[in-house]
Amino acid sequence: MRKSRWFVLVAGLFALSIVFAACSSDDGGDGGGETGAETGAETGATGGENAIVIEGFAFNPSTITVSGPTEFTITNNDSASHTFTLDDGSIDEEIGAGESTTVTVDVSASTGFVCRFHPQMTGTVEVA
Ligand SMILES: [Cu+2]
Repeated sequence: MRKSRWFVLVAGLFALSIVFAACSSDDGGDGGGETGAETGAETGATGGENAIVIEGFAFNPSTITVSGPTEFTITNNDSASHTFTLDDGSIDEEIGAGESTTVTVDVSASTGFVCRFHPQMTGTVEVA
């Protein structure tokens, strides 16, 4: 009885050491994953330069600058739908609650934009 308990203890420690070994090799794998995540974050930051966030029924930033066709990713963090509508009507994109969309702003002169659902939500496109 006593002898078999000892065996179980040793076997248990042996199993534990295998688990530890597996864990430390997993850590190495996680390190690689972190590197990948950092690269992804950097790519996201690059896209962030041309990002417009709708929050609290306002465009942020409300003034955007373009020189030639410029792509913007518009994210709607509100629980209501909004639109990104250029004053000349060349873009009229609805963005549902919690959704995001990409538009290409291509104007030759400064203009404004608005949310059709909430006329107080306005912004300006400036041409550099
Ligand atoms: Cu709106």
